[in-house]
Amino acid sequence: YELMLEPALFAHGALEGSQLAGDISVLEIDRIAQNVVKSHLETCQYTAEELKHLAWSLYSPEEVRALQSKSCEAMWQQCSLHISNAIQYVVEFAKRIDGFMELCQNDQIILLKAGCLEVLLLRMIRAFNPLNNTVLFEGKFGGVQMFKALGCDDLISAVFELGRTLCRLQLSDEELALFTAAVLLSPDRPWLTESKKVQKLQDKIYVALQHEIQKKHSAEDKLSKMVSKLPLMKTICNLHLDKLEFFRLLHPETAMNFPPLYKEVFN
Ligand code: CLR
Repeated sequence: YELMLEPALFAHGALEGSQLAGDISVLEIDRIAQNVVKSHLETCQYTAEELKHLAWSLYSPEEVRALQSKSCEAMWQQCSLHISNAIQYVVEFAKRIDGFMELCQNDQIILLKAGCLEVLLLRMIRAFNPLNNTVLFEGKFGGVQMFKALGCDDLISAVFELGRTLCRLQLSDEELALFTAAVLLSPDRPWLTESKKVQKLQDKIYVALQHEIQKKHSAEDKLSKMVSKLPLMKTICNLHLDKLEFFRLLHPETAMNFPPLYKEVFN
């Protein structure tokens, strides 16, 4: 199959990233925070303003019934397309983080493959309404019932539960930007060749995140709450892989036609 991450990463040539070396100063922390927040805002698909307006458009019961009566294959195809599309924005986010493009290409791909669903799950809180337990899907908000045709009730309820839990943390876009960057730059992903380099980048991002949180809260408290949600995210990622594997067994021809990027990331 065609590899999508590699051409996507190098499509516009390597973006300039600064050389990271020496002591970490407040100036450097600020520079890192600014770069990561800007990258997030430029690649998060929807502005906060757009989402605020969209929150009012809910699926009607008839529309939900129409989604529910779709075939399992059609619904999987539809969801994989949206996920694939959202992953492209995450790739673009990664590319704009200073230091990411200076990692070897092998490691860039490993980090994206391992982290992009976790980043998506975190990004979901922007498009999640905890007041009525709904998520943005194709321009309108709807609840778990929307996804009934997928036949993955346990996965979907875990995703929504995570949404509710994460929303309780009331992350700002700045905190979300830095946290998703830190998750993406996890030095413990298997098969990394320069994990020391990744570790250094992640350390600095965590320092910047701590600094950002401190503006309003006690940093230790909020940061540890954020980090404590990572295992649940990992569980959801594994559950998604299980469901995909099972779906592929039942409907190999549909799975073959999933978007190439989705296939590559989750193969
Ligand atoms: C996440 C934040 C992105 C925009 C976005 C696009 C697609 C959405 C995703 C968000 C959240 C999760 C989502 C997904 C489409 C389908 C998926 C609603 C909002 C649900 C959970 C179904 C997953 C089905 C798998 C079995 C494939 O910026």
